[in-house]
Amino acid sequence: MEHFNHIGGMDVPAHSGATLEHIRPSTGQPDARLPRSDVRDVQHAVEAASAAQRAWADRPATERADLCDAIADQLDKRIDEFAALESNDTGKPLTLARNMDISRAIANFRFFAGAVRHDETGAHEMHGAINFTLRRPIGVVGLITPWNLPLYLLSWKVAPAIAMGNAVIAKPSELTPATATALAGIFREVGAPPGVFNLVHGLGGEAGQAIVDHPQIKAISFTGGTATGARVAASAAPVFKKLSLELGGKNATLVFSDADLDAALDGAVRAGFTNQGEICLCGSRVLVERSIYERFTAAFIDRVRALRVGEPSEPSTQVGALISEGHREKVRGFLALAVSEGGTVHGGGVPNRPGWFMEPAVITGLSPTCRTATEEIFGPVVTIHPFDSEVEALAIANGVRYGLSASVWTSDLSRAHRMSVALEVGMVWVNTWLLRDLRVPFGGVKDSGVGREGGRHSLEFFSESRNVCFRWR
Ligand code: TXE
Repeated sequence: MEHFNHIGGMDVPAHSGATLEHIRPSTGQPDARLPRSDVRDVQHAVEAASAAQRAWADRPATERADLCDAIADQLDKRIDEFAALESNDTGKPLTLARNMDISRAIANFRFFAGAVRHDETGAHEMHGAINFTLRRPIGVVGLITPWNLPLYLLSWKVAPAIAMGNAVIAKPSELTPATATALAGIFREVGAPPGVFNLVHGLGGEAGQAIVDHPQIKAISFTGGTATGARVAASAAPVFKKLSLELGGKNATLVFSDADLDAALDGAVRAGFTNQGEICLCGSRVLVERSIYERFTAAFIDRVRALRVGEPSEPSTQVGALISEGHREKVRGFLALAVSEGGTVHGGGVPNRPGWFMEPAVITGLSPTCRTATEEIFGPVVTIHPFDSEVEALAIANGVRYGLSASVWTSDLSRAHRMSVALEVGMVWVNTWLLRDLRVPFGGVKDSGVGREGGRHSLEFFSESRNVCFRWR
């Protein structure tokens, strides 16, 4: 398979003609090539986007919403094809790709079509004058996305950006180009004006950095690792680019002795290992009240051992391949580190088969302050720790540099409220995990990011508010 950039409505190779090889995680074999774009390709995309943007912003919001709906309809018709592309590129189970990734991408386009149709802005009356708020698109915006939820996260940014009247330049992860290429095909099929959606494939340090550095790209929405986010912020700050950064996490699942234990076990396993643990929201630290720690931990390890690791296309598979050989090395490196830090590793073996598979791992016996328990691993690895009091649980949960999400399992309503207030995170789930409403603010605090997306927060990010003051008396 050969991927192309999509610029000004045309599929084009990189200006240099250079390409990158894509390796399929479930086989370890090359299966596609993609353009290795550089600053010239980004310049070409910026010219195409700038040429299209004003006319696009002048279209009625209802028309821009109709385009988002048309894209959703096409994705819906081709859901199986997109799910297969996503599963091949990432190694994730096909059923997950269908039921989570592509379904959610469809929902994103539909949601932001509705959001922009129903958007409203404020008015502030004075004595003899009135202020009202206009929302204007930013212009050309850059969208940089990671490999773990490729179309899910790309659509989360593309849909509100174009619905608000911007033209976009998207750079998906070099590890997962396929659904972005296929999405460009859908933009063409539904008759989107050329230049509204531009796609530039390539490496982060080349194509990605060129997007971040380009003076005509006025806003960057980035999801990826915290170290990369810091580089993006450092490049964007001196030119006052608008920035949204969704970064890493080391999220705690807190289980109190009064919780429904069966539901908490299910929730903690799901939070730890969905998508091979490669979701920024995954609960990679499970904190359990000491009175139930032994019982809970034994049952947790049993359930994790029962997860089926295997061929992503098999409907019964629950854990697929990790994204790359290098990433699996990094994740398994943490298992060795855990042993050196005094932990006991349950599972974590490598199945005897090609591809970047690994069995899920649970680590017990670690201090909650050691590296394994505080650094983002981003794989199927969970550490589990006892606590004696609410105060201690909070200290452990908040004792990391990250602050993305937490999930609290308890039947005590007052405790749930106290924890929701005291946890230093952007999102708290109580007796659930990853239950998502697209209207709510999404994002993290501390090293997990800056800004919020979701619902009106996305519409606000992808626009500039302008106050107009009319004196009438
Ligand atoms: O992400 P990167 P990587 C975490 C996770 C993982 C680590 C590194 O811990 O192990 O980050 O993953 C582009 N200018 N998360 O290396 O590099 C890059 O091409 C502009 C958490 O894959 O952050 C890709 O499109 N762009 C996370 C995107 O940034 C640059 C999801 C993300 O890649 C760039 C993924 C640069 N200088 C990894 N360098 C989450 N929060 O969901 C890279 N890119």
